[in-house]
Amino acid sequence: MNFYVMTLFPEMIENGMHTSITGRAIAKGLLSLETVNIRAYSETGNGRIDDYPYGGGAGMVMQAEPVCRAYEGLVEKIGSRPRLVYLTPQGRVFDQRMAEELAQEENLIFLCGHYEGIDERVLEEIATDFVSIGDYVLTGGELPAMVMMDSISRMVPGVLSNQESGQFESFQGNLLEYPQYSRPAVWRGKEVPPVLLSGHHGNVDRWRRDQSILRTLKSRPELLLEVAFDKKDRKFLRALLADEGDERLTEEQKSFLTKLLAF
Ligand code: 6GU
Repeated sequence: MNFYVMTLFPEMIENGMHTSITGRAIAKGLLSLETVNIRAYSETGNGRIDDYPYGGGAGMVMQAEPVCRAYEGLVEKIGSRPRLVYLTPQGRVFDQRMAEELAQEENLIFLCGHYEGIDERVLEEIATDFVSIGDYVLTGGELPAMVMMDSISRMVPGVLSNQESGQFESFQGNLLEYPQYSRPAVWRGKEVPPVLLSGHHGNVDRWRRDQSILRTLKSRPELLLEVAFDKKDRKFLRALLADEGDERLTEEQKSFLTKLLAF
């Protein structure tokens, strides 16, 4: 996977991506990263790449020409026109499925905007994908580009070690990950759930599945609508609803569960 990033802050991208697992993958040659400083393509030669917005309003707009020249320089070097992702809060919201799809590409270009954005005309010419990473506003596209590259990278074969691949389960089957514990067995008076010390793998697996379901119910209930529950899952859900364990559900959670169990 070859990542190309067009940005006004290449050092931010380089520093972030050369750290930890993505840094190791670049060193191994599994990923490559090339940043393009849009400022180097300033038309006036003085480094200026922004101007006032037509129609008035706050802030500055990145001009079309420097962005377009940076892009043309890049495609010439690559020898093809890869997908170009423009990072914008107006885009489609990034998710695991989009990460999986983009991980199939050989080359990807990310375009990071700043200020009030980029002149629409160049976006119409070069952007193939408009992507947001969630419903909040950031100062620029660099962190979103790094978020996307991080999640795409972990799907590139060899990037994660076998041990690290285990973490892939975190979002499997639409359930959130169960809680984890390590030594000591008692920390500041708090015990590890006894089943985890029992050595009974079947019971451990069952407990973890139940905890995953419970966590998903508590923080992301809408994900449960897509989960295929088996008999034992349903038994757990009915016990929850009947207040048979230590868990207390809110009325809202109970009413959600009642509807879920009716399917
Ligand atoms: Cl992609 N860019 C900016 N500036 N803010 C965001 C975003 C992107 N995604 C969420 N907030």
